[in-house]
Amino acid sequence: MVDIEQPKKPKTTAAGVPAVLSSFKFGFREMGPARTGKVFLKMNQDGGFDCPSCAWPDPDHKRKHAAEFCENGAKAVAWEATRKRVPRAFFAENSVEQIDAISEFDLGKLGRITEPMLLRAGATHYEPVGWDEAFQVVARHLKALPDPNDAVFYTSGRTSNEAAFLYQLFVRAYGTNNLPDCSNMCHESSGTALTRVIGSGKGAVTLEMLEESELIVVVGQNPGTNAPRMLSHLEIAKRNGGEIVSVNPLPEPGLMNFKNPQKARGWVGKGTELADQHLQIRIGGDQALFLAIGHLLLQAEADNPGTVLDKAFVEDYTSGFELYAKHNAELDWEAVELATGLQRAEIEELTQRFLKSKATVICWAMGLTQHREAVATISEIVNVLLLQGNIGKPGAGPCPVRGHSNVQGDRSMGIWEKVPDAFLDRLDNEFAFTSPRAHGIDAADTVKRLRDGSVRVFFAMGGNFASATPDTEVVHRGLRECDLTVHVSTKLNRSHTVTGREALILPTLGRTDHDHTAKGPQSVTVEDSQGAVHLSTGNLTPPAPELKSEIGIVAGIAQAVGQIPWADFADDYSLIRQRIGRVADGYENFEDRLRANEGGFLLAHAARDQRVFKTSDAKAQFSANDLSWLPTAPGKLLLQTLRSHDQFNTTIYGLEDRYRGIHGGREVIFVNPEDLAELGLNDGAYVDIVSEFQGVERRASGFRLVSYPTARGCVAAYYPETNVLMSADDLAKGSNTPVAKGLTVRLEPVAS
Ligand SMILES: Nc1nc2c(c(=O)[nH]1)N[C@H]1C(S)=C(S)[C@@H](COP(=O)(O)OP(=O)(O)OC[C@H]3O[C@@H](n4cnc5c(=O)[nH]c(N)nc54)[C@H](O)[C@@H]3O)O[C@H]1N2
Ligand SMILES: Nc1nc2c(c(=O)[nH]1)N[C@H]1C(S)=C(S)[C@@H](COP(=O)(O)OP(=O)(O)OC[C@H]3O[C@@H](n4cnc5c(=O)[nH]c(N)nc54)[C@H](O)[C@@H]3O)O[C@H]1N2
Ligand SMILES: [Mo]
Repeated sequence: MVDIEQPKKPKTTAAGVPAVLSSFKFGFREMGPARTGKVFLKMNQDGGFDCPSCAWPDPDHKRKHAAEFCENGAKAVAWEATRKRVPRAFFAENSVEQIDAISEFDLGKLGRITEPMLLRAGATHYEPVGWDEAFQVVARHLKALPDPNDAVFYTSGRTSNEAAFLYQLFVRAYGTNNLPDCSNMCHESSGTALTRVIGSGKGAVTLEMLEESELIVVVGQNPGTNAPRMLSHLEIAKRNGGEIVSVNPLPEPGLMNFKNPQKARGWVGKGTELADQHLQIRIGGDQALFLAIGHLLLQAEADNPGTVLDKAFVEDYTSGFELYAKHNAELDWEAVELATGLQRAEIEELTQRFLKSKATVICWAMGLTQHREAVATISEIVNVLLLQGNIGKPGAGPCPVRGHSNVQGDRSMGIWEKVPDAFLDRLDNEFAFTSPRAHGIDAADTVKRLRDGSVRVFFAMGGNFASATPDTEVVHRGLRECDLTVHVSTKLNRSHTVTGREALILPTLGRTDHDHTAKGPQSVTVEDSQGAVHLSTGNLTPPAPELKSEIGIVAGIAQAVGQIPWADFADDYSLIRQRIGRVADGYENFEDRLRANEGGFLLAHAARDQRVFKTSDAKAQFSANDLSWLPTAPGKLLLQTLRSHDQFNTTIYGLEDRYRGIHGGREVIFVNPEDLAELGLNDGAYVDIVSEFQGVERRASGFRLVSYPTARGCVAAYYPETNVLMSADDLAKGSNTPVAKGLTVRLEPVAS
């Protein structure tokens, strides 16, 4: 058990001077001053590289600041652009077992991997191996499988469009749709709900639209940490007269008060009070909240007909209104108050804001998507937007804020276990082969297949599957039973130490690295959260001259497996873009448009641009969803697993969570002081967290209690340390996303 310092008072302000200082401190530590300057100046600039941290869009030319970066983007870049290297000697001196004993935090600090490493069957140590031999190892295993579906090909969301396109092409030419990705654990619920009700899974709000909004409701999201550049745009909306509301069990400081590090007033002034109202909702109470708002809006319309609903929009563009209105005519206020933990007056106040606003945006992230009823909850949010015609007009719309920097682009490129047949038809046509039509498995199904021991080859294009997934022990056991595990990575992580009988680590260039092939310097492209596509060009000398790009690696393996002639693609990425332009939806004439638009353009979005809804009945669909929420028995609490300010998913930058006052450790659990008192527990004491799902208990040991102003009955602890508490069978309905928020737990004091 680590002794964790006495927590400081949580911060009420985000960003400002401390954020800038923290960026540079981290930058100097990893990169030294000269490289730090070079890197920070090129981030998110024209001709520079796309920040590998979150998927928040870059402003266009007219709105760009001199330094368009944030503290956490700077950390992500410094982490990748570090001067540290993992030398050959490290693998010779340390067995895989010894490396496995190193914490995720310390693994990440070792530095960049520079050459392919192979763990041979029966060996205890990784050894260096040439690229050709590495490719042959993968090919040998894949060719030996009786069924291509015995292999699984995971993708994390940093992979560029070009690499993702080539990768899925290789996998499908090999014969499977087993392409799970991090999205399955992330915004899958948003995609599922939005595709069903508005006909596109992507967000329907651009930066410009957000800045014009009169009301922005930020639900289940912590932008101050996880999309910090979003705060600048919320600030602009606010200065334009818009209102901002936060719906969150935690008072996240970024939403409460923001000091813009790009502006002088952010250095000296008081900062901007962003949120006009904070609803401290109980975990899993959001569906009830939006059901209630819809109910109150309908009531207001009944009281003053013609003043609330956008009747023309509802009649012309939507279906299901009657059913929804009937379903929502009666509301059980007692259930709503229990579910949300909110007072009716608070919900009425928020409804007043909806009534006043002529253009409303609702933003959300993991606080909504990682719930059992996430799909119904997001559909409920769309119901409320549809009532007032808040879609496909300036300042309005649903805005799921994506996680990984290119997670959305990867999907556009076909990284999807159930990509529509139309995509596969175009792919087959373009490359003259027949791709499989049977759906592949997603991340949750992969965990189940690992549990059954029926995955033979596990291949990962980035990410850290061993740590990011639920049911950690089950996943680790399953990975160890594979014949081969392969990870294309920039740095070491847990997935490299939990290996199959044979294992490969294939080091790759990152976003910041200069990529030079036989045909000269290459750029890649990414698609951000709001559907803008642009070029990204690394400018740093790569960690080792022989490092390959993800594209080079895919092409090398594909050639060894023996399909389509790949070598040209590896040298000239514009050839890949020409192919993408004929296969991926929305990317028509890709290369030409990129050239004609200074390296970037916005993808069309039918619902956003034209109010065209590509749903089953060509209408935006109201839906009637039964109220669901998460009641708890006495002594039980609802746990959400979330990110600290000092991590990127499973990558731990440091042991601080400055905004929440945590220093020197991560094994903490945030509990409301009244709950602590009721449970007879004291701040500073240590507990085991025990989760209960379908009669099975799981335990995470030795967490320090932190008295914290979270909603009553709701506790929070960091991911991935708490993934041992999640069950592979506890999944969101309809989207199959592992439930990472709203686990039922109890706290057991640890004898000191
Ligand atoms: N620096 C940094 N940036 C990142 C990441 C990172 O790890 N570090 N990760 C990236 C990725 S992949 C993603 S998906 C995003 C994640 O971005 P977020 O979704 O902001 O990430 P979480 O830390 O999971 O925060 C969940 C938020 O939802 C709230 N919440 C939890 N349960 C509920 C609920 O039931 N209702 C409501 N209303 N709120 C709830 C929590 O209090 C918390 O504020 O960030 C991306 N950006
Ligand atoms: N309990 C709990 N579990 C969760 C979540 C949660 O909120 N709670 N969130 C879920 C979410 S939203 C997500 S997105 C997933 C994240 O799951 P993943 O995407 O699998 O995990 P990451 O930690 O982002 O992956 C980090 C690793 O990617 C590699 N990497 C970094 N850059 C590059 C690159 O440019 N190329 C390549 N090839 N590799 C690179 C590095 O080796 C690094 O160690 O976790 C999910 N799991
Ligand atoms: Mo994510």
